[in-house]
Amino acid sequence: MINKSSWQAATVIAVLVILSLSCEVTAAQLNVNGDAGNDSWDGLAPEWDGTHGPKKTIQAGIDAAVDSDTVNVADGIYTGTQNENLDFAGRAITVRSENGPTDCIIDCQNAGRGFYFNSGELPNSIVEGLTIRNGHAAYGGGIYCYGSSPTIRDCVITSNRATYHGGGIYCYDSSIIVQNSIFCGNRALVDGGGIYASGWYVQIENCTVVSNEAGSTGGGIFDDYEIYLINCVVWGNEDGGGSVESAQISGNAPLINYSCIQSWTGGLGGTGNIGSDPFFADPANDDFHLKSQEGRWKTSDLQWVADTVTSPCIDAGDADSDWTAELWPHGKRINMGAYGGTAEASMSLDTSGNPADFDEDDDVDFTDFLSLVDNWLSNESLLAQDISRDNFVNLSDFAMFAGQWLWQEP
Ligand SMILES: [Ca+2]
Ligand SMILES: [Ca+2]
Ligand SMILES: [Ca+2]
Repeated sequence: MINKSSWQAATVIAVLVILSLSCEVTAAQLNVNGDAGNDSWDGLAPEWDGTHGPKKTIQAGIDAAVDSDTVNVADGIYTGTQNENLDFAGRAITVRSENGPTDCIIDCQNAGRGFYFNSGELPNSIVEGLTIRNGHAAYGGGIYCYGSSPTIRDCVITSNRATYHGGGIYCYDSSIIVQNSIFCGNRALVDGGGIYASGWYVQIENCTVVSNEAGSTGGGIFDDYEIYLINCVVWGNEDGGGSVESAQISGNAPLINYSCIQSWTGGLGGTGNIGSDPFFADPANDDFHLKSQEGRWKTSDLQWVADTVTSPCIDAGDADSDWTAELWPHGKRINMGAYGGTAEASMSLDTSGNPADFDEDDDVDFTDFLSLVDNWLSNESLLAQDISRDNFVNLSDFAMFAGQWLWQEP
């Protein structure tokens, strides 16, 4: 028998399903392709199909979008006035690269900055998977936020310059969230070579802030209000005082947990912080994956390689942070730095879990089998189902999977 409350619950669920379906239908996918696009096309197809075709510039893609749309940016190096000082104008949209920041680059050529947020954007205005380089501005060489709180994730912000504050990013009265991003080689002539935050709460999660420079204070990060760092690596930054702790992060009252900070003294408090060498893979060539004897992803070769040392930043993030996208052996705990909590996370010496437990629910069962089937014969990199880690899901992976069938976490 159906009682009144279960009927009401069913109605609520039905309405939520209808709402979610209608959201999926109304949110458009806009496309930008710097080589094959045309700004007079509508952006509604990734290639010209006789009716629809991609935009050529990122600003044209943004201008064609409305709230909840996604602007997909094809691989390429984007330059020129329509690809810098990019302005969401308040839109709650996602601008994302198709294949990650290595292949999708906004090069400002020292003529402006990458993004300009000043219309009260909220965390549902998202920049994802882009490299922003060679920006130049008085404040915020790479990204500028004023009274706006966008989300920046999976980005590389590098070689940008500010004549005053915030070489990489400048935030004023802006409560931004930055996740899984790298700030490298940015420079501010005054404060905050990598990041400058003032007037509002800023959250930096799983970021790597390295080799940035400030003429005065806070080579890595300058915090004028309240910045929150978690699972970050802040290393090799310099300011007028050298490369001591205050050159890594300085300012008002930073809250720092589970992070690796060069020259860490403990004076800034927090939990789980260390000052040990993070053992970057190849910092001279901007590769900030963490070295591991068990395996480290080498992007240029698309393969896992073993190092002779293991970074102390592996499995050193917050135990409550979501580690489940890390590939086994993941140690069941998130790594610090930009690749922590992603499939590119360096591998752990701790063999907890099971390589065939793809959904990380502590058993190898039919659900895991279905996920293997779903990815059968895929040659994508970094799939958990590629248990042999050779960029191909095939019989050898099935054999390894079968060997783990019905395993349960002891
Ligand atoms: Ca881990
Ligand atoms: Ca499972
Ligand atoms: Ca394989």
